[in-house]
This record gives sequence, structure tokens and C-alpha cells, in this order.
Amino acid sequence: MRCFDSDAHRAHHPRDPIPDAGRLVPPPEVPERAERIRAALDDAGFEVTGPTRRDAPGLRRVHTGAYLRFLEGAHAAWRAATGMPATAEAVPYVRPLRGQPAPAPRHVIARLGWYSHDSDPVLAGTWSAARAAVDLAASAWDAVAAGRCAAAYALCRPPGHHAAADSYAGYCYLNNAAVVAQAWCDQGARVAVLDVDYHHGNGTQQIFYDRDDVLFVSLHADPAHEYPYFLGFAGERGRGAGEGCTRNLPLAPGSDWSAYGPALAAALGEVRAYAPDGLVVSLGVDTALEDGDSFRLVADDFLRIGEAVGGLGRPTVYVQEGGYDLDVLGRNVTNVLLADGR
Ligand code: OKP
Ligand code: ZN
Repeated sequence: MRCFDSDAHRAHHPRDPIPDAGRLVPPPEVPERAERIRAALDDAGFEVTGPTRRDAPGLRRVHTGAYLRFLEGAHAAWRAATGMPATAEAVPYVRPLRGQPAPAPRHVIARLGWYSHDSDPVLAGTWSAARAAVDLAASAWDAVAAGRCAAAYALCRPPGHHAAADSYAGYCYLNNAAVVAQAWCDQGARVAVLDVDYHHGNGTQQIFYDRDDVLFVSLHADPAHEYPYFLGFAGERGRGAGEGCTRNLPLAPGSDWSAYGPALAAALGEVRAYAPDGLVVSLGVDTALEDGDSFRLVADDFLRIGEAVGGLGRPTVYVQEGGYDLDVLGRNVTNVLLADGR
């Protein structure tokens, strides 16, 4: 298992409290997450290197040009419009009305809402950090697609699976997993994305919803009760050519391995039936017992996940998504990778 990491994520360090189920909480998606995972990778003896690709194959096919231009310039434009300092966080708060004329907005305040579907901040360093995470994902993909290894891991931060074609959300700005899947597709491959993050990967689903060259299979908390609320229900199965190429397996919050194990087996069955040339795993470890209102997976369960994914025997790129309990997320990531066995 080759692993890819860099320090570039540190440029994105949100500090302002965020709204979460009615209260304001410290932002959980912070640089220390990646530092803890990196320490666990080193302790476990994994080979970790910096990015080998910086050309972001797939990025411009996953996200619109208008969105990428917005995100790159958003903080500077917001500062110019508001006079806020470089350290301030630009937060969206206004959205277009459904069913009314909605020309693409010009004012940066409107553009923050237009290009998001949550209330995440854009910081001065958000673009560079998110763009560097894409480089790590592309580097892991390159190692696998070129046949240098059977499986690789990208320590992506910020994560990506809530980022859609032209909007950010849920701590995610650029969809690292979708970029990998797209890069593989552009080589003529059929790809499966297996999303095991606690939250539904709504961005990844949207990006591939109408397509049959990417299978998106997600195991997550029932959106009737959990973020992202609007998407991730079992009835969403793809559209048009993509009919049947999206599979959602929602589980009750609080589920433990007795419910998770069979659902994972069903998800892997879907992947196996699709017979993909490549597999992308959106590896959220926020399914851990310690992650608060989540599932109740324990250390051994993450070994079981890795063993099951490795057992598929498909060229695999693991991309880091969520996981917020700083004391266990490193162990849980390395357990998956160790048990994959490649
Ligand atoms: C990201 B990942 C309110 C944010 C509420 C969002 C959860 C995002 C989870 N602005 N919480 O781990 O899937
Ligand atoms: Zn999550």
C-alpha cells in the first residue's frame, strides 16, 4: 500500500464555530486530523510520499469551469467586497428562490450561496489546500493505474464526497474521489466508488448520477435522520443511462457491526457484480463509536472493512473522507489499510 500525504492541507484551518443541529460547535475538520492519521501511518510502517502528479487529471471534467474559477478567487473577491482581513472566513448565507428567475449572480455574497449547498467557510487557504488534496488523490491513482501497486491511499484533507459539480458542502470543496474515478474513466475504465463514510456522499452521487461508467455505492446513516438530509435514500438508483448505477444503503444511526456487516457485504456484492476495472474507496472513519452521534464501529470492524475490500482483488485507490475523533481516527484508517493486505 503506497500512501500519499503533504503539509499543504494546513492552509485550510477553519476556526470559527459552525452551526450543527441547533448549536454552534468548534469546526471538527481541522489540520490535526491529518496529522494524527499521518502519525498512525508512520507508526504502522507505511511508505508515505508527497504528490507525484500536480496536473489534476479529471478535475475539470468533474467540476465546472465556473465553479473552479469561483472557488479559486472567492476569498480575495470577498475581501475586496467587504474589507475583511486575510484571516477572516467567508460564509455563505443567501440562496436563490426556487421557481424564480435566477441569473448566475455577480456579487460575491450571492456567489458564495450559489456555489454551495451548506454553510462552510471559504478561507484564504481553502483553494490551495483543496487543490493539493486533489493532487494526492491523483498521485495515488497514478500509482495504481500505472500498475506500480495494487492499492494506494491518499490522505486527502479537506475531504471531498459532499462537493458536487458546482457546489461545496460538508467540509468538502473539491471531490477527490470523483476526480480519481473520472481520471480512470478517461482511460476507458469502468469504475466503482464505494463510499463508507458515515454521511452519504451526495456530491459524488450527483456527479455520476446519469452515467453508467461509474457505479456509486454508499453505506451511510439514514438521511431521514442525518446529514446531508436531502439525499442518500434507498430509492435513488441513478437516472437515464445511469439507472441502476447508484446504490444507497442507509442504516439507522447507532448501528453496530451486526447491521453494518451485512450491509457492507451487500455493497461489495454490488461492486463485484459491476466488475469494475478500478475501485475508489471514499474512506470515512466517522463510523466509529467514538465519533459521537454515529455508527458504533470498533477497531476490529475497520480490520473487517479492509479485509473485505482487499478481498475484492480490484485495483483500489483509498481516498480519505471524514473521521473526527482525533484519538481513534489514525488507528481506524491504518486498520483498514493493514487488513486490505496489499
Ligand atoms: C462531512 B463528512 C453545518 C455542518 C454540519 C456537516 C457534516 C459533514 C460531514 N454547516 N455537519 O464526514 O461526510
Ligand atoms: Zn462523514
